[in-house]
Amino acid sequence: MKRKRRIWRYFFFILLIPFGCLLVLQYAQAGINVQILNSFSDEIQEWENKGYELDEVVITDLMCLQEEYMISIFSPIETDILAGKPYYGILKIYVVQEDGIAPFFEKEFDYRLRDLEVRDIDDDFNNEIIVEWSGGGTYWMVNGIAIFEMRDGCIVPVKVIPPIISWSEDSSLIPSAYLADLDGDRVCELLVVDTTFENTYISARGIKAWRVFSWENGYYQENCSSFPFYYEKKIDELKKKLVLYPAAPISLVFAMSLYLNYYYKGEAKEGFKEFTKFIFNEEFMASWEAERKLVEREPLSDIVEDLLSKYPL
Ligand SMILES: [Ca+2]
Ligand SMILES: [Ca+2]
Repeated sequence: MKRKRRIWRYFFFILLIPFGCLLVLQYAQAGINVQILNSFSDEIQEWENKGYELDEVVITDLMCLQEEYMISIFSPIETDILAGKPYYGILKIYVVQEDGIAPFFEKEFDYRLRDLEVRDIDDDFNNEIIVEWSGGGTYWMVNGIAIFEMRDGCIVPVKVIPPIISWSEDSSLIPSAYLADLDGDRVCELLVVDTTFENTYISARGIKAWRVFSWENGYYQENCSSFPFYYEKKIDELKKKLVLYPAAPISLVFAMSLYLNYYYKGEAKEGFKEFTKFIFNEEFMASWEAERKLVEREPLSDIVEDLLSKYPL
């Protein structure tokens, strides 16, 4: 079955403690071949000479074929902000052989790789490689994940349909996304935030709905309306928020999010009815007009028109 071992802690033993009984005992417990560790420490040294340090490492049998891979993330020791490239990292995969490791796959990212996880996301007994990355900001678009799988003997990014347009134009980076098993069938759904209204109207991170992609025949396909219970939960949460915060501008964030969640659930018409209940009433309209006197805001009718042009009934 699947095996996953984080061995980072054992490198500290190599680096800090002289060879002795304790070290041998640690190796034995971890089941890690000394030659492999030695060849990897040479590799780490080589990367250090290039200005990188080892961030994360996992040894795993990706395909349950008794073939082990060492999956690692190297990050720059010092980031060079002046050169305009403050965040980047390298995903490097090696095949583990009896006498050491051999390079297998390498990919450089324009972003800092934050976390590495190897697990089976679609319950087919083959592991996928999930890398969390960050562009260093707080906007939705600058954080996300990259998912790789072994296909026909090669490491490739997991396909997402329709492709998520990323400002990096790199299909292996899925901005503002995470994996979760929404329906408990042991297959992870991919959730990607809709960033259409990021930084418009009210707040940079306000208006929000998640698109659900489900695993279909070896790739992720957008399939929001098959998860109505997920959207119902979000809709309930938003309705409660609208009761708590009925006044503009914050209620517009929740009301537009409410419509988006109905839209993805496949009930745009019902959603628009609910949306107008919160927007086209005296209290909200008066507070929006008061808000417009204080700060530059669009007329309500323009916002509704924009919303419906992007998310038609
Ligand atoms: Ca799998
Ligand atoms: Ca699932």
